Amino acid sequence: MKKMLLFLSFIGILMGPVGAQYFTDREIIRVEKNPEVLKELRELNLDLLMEKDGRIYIVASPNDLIALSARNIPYDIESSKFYPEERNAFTIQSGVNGQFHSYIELERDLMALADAYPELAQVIDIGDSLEQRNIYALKISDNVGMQESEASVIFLGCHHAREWISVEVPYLFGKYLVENYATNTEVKRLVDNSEIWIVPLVNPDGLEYSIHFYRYWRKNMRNNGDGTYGIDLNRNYGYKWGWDNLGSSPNSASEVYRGTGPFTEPEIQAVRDLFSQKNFQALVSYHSYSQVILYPWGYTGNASDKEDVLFEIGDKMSQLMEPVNGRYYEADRAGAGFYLTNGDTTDWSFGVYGIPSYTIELPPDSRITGEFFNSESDIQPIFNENLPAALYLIDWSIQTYPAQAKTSQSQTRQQKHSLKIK
Ligand code: 0X9
Ligand code: CA
Ligand code: CA
Ligand code: ZN
Repeated sequence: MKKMLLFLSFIGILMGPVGAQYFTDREIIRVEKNPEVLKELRELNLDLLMEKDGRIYIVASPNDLIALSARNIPYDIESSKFYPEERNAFTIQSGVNGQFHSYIELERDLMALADAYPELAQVIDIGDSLEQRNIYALKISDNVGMQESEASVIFLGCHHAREWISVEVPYLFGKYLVENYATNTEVKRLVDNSEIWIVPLVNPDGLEYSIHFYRYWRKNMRNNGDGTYGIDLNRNYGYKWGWDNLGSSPNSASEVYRGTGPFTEPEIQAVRDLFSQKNFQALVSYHSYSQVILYPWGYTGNASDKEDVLFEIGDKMSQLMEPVNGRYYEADRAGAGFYLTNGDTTDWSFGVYGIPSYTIELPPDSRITGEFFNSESDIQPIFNENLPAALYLIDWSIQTYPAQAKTSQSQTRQQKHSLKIK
């Protein structure tokens, strides 16, 4: 209850002036969230504010209200609840998160892609977050409804709530692939010969909290039971989990708190369970900020026995990226060049499955150049420069896959096992 009051008053401060001073014809409305309404909403271009307790809040113009009525979507006008006693000046262009996706906006846009390209794209719910939001994967392939013997690559975004740009890059990648399939022969070749799995929002609860309460939130929303909240989802994977207290923390208040055991968090279980059903050849996990490409190990400063190939692929991606906008992403071993981490995504996917695994830290390159606050006008350029690297990694995966593909499923598993790094 306290949380709800805090929530309403905070939103009140933010939204009041929007109604009062800038867009006097706008109303904040709410609609029930159910499959019928979601389907209708997908076709309307509305300014979705947030989702709370099974309801979707929308900043609606008079025309939006007419459109909703025409579609028989019932709504309640909630504007009065969002007006504070004092109307301070606040400028908000399009909700608190601007062009960046909230959970509900991402859900809508992923569903819209799958609706528009049903032969190429499917939205798959791979698990629930702590607060019961869905963790969505966008699967892209030819014959997307079938499980074919094809190379597969996974792209993950937003383990860390405040890294909003890390949702946009994998989302835009999925959008790019389906929209260019028909006209771009290289895109068609890659999509026809692989399965591309995109999970743009691993930490939906954290992202919502970052948007509506505290922009710097990093962890998930686990109630640790001691007055602290959150586990660092990029410290909860099960390879060398809790290896030392340098690369993660046993203290619940820490920003790099690893939790009480490996894979305790449902968001990370969802990724683990997807891996157990697939046979991924490569992984990218997007984060921000630093503008670097990092590969294992992260738990130790030592090189793995695949150092050469990991660097080679990472450096190739870097070289493909730089010409696009002139931004150089240095490829480096995480534990050597960056800092130690244990229980992170890439140590696990490399350590357990032996596949090339990269953390791409998106721009900016430093704190003084903007840290987690990418400008909306930089979303597209950042995606553009990451595109050739993602395409390259899929191509690499296809090239390396045929030998395995010819063997039976059980032999494939065995081969995977023999690639395992100790
Ligand atoms: O600390 C992290 O989880 C990542 N950096 S961030 O600023 N986005 O939080 C880096 C993870 C890099 N991976 C390893 N060092 N293994
Ligand atoms: Ca296919
Ligand atoms: Ca195919
Ligand atoms: Zn991060």
